[in-house]
Amino acid sequence: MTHVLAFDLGASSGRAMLGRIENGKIQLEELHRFSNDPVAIGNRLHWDMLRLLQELKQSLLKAKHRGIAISSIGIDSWGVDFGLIGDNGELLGNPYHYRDAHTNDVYEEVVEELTYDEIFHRTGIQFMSINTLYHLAAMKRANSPLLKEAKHFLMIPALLRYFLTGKMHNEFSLATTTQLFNPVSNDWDETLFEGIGVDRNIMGTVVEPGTRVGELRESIRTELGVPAVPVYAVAEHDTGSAVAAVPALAPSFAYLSCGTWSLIGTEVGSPVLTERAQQLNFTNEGGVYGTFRLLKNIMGLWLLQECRRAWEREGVSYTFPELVKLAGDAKPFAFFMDCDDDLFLQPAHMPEAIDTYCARTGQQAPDNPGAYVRGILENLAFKYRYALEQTEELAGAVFEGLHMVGGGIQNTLLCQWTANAIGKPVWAGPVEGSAIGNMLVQWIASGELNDIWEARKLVRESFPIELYEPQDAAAWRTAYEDFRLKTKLA
Ligand code: LFR
Repeated sequence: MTHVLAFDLGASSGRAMLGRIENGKIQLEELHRFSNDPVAIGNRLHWDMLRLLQELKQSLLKAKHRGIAISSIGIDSWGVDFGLIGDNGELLGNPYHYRDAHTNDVYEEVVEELTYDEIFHRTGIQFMSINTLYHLAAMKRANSPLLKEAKHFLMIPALLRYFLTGKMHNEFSLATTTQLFNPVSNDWDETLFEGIGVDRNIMGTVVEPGTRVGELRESIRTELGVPAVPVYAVAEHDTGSAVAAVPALAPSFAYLSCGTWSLIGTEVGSPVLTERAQQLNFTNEGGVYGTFRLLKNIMGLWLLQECRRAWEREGVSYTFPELVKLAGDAKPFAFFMDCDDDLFLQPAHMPEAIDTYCARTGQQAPDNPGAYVRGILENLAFKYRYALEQTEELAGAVFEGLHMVGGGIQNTLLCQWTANAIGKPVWAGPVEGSAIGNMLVQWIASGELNDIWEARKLVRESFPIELYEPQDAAAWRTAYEDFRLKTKLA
């Protein structure tokens, strides 16, 4: 029996998942899992690109050693990051991490020069300093020798796909995350490239999710002793893949893709480029089969991951379940914060950043890990309500509940508190959203599934979906008002 292989890269870990459809259900198996560790060199932060390629090769070898035939391969990852390729087809340097601080000043400058209005109307993308637009502008302003030598720009999965196949194409869902792609002309936006002085020609062609881009190149086949497996461009943005796997049965549904980041929104047929969408700083990321993801990007479980990392450096290690248990025992609604405050994007020490926020807003800072974690989870839940209501306003829809997908749903407190905060049911599942969405697009492309709705139905029938009904409605409603006051979120 053949399997598809989904290589799904997150900002803290990656996995190679095998999938097959058997007796009307998707069977998933984790073939290989590894950490994805950003590497600091001086004051720059990089992704270890060659290691990621190595893990991909290890996955192919593991499958081979187990006698597993792979029918096709798809790769997805976080958004915005890229590698540059020189004249000779080689990777120029290690890609920078989106949390690298070199965009910090450039972001404001670029937005001022090109203006909010122009950038939003040309791209429909949420303003965040991590976006590719500001990274490329920062490289240009720093006279980067890499940028001078660059002949091709490839986003992370496209880069790995190039290493595998020798073919260079960017993919639509990820291309939109750059804030340099115009969804109306369906092409890179010349004006924005001119604005930052970067040659648009390095961006090359953009293919749709589901394109069969090539097959494993000869050097890989020889090195690993594997056959010429086809490689697809899937929805290479992990969020795009995760939303493809939302087990909704009909259009007009709300989702929350929950991992290092929290992405909350809905699927729409065309980008919402209104003044109100810009004012609310919403995004319109490219989705599968002609859709767009109207959503809000929220800082997410990064705050929790970084607290844990800070405590670990101080010699106290907690597992995530331990932290969630401590949070459950801590005092409710002890402090309110906007998890998207700039303080939290790349702090040296996350608990201290939270202390700073509390001091700034005249609140008592938490004094034990459980209190920090409780505050993070409650305030994420409040922010979800805030963004969900804005999604409803922009989409002109009222959602019956919220689909939650991704690794973050293993945090059952977060799911329950989200239901409490939004006052609507949460349907949590599947956990491996992006890997499954990656596979669905491969199956639709190969003809094994007919379309995205058949695919979503299959997800629904294959994985347990956990229902969380809202509880303690009055207490959460009152606390939400305090959240709005303290965070000054209008
Ligand atoms: C989630 C995600 C978000 C993107 C962020 C940074 O993993 O892809 O959608 O905004 O990572 O790239």
